[in-house]
Amino acid sequence: MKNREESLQKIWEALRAGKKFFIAGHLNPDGDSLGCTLAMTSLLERLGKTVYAYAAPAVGNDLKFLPGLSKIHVGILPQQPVVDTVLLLECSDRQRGGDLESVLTQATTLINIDHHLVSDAYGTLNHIDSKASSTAEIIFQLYEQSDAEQPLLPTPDEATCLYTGLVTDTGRFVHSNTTAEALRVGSALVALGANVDKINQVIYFTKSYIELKLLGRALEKMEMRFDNKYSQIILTQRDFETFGATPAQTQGIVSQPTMIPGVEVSALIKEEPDKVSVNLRSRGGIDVSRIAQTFGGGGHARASGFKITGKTVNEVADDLAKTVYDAVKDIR
Ligand SMILES: [Mn+2]
Repeated sequence: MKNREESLQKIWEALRAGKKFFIAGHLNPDGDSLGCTLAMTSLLERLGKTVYAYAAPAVGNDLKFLPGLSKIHVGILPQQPVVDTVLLLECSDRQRGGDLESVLTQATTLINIDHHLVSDAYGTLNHIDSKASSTAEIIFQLYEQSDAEQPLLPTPDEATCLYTGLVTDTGRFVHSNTTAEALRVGSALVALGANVDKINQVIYFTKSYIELKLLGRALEKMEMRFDNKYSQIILTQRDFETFGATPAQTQGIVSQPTMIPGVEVSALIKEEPDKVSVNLRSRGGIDVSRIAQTFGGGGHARASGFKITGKTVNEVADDLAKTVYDAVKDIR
């Protein structure tokens, strides 16, 4: 705990000292990555700093309601931003935010804040807390550390951004990372004015016709393997074309099979134009971040993923099945 406070205080001092900032989360930003990027952008602007924030390549429709989105650069790097401080959020290595080397190398301070299990300490300041439910939880702790007497707390809009990160990374407070601290931070953000109703409506109770049709196709194609301990869904380019859908419109599908008693690992294998991408979920007995790592990916114990180029979707499915088999074969 003492270490955590010291580490966050050092980061706060660096934020106070910096004048021009560049902030980015990881590519294909999720609610945590984008929520933290927006909250920090707003906070630093309140402190009178110049901020260039970046999200790439695009922002999903379910996150477009987040306040402050118009202030950040989506998909296109701002023209040669001259900055002294870079803040990378949710990036387990310095490439996760995209091709940012030109920006990273010219800054004197590189701050890395992350909660992934495996994360490089590539920053000049690093705060990696794999016990934190989300980067949003860490960012809230950072606010609390901002001033011993009168900490600067999130505005209602910043609270909405951070609560979105917390709620998406904990799966609405049901995953195993739903700790007492996660709930404390959630409670504090609600008290500060996070728009819980809007977040729930947009993220959890909104799906397009196409997404629901694609979900139907995916469930139809679900296969059970290895004594029903492994569920595999393969979506081909043809499946996407049938409904005019994109591989991005598959949110939530990979979690469905884990509702079936006995399923330890669920995989959604997507054939994309230039690669095969895989999402993995675990009921908890298997650490799927390890499986993803063997294919060059990463993530969390219960939710991970990877991408493969140069192989067909069926080749990737076969390779993955072998690795999953080794992981689940001794589970009763
Ligand atoms: Mn996260």
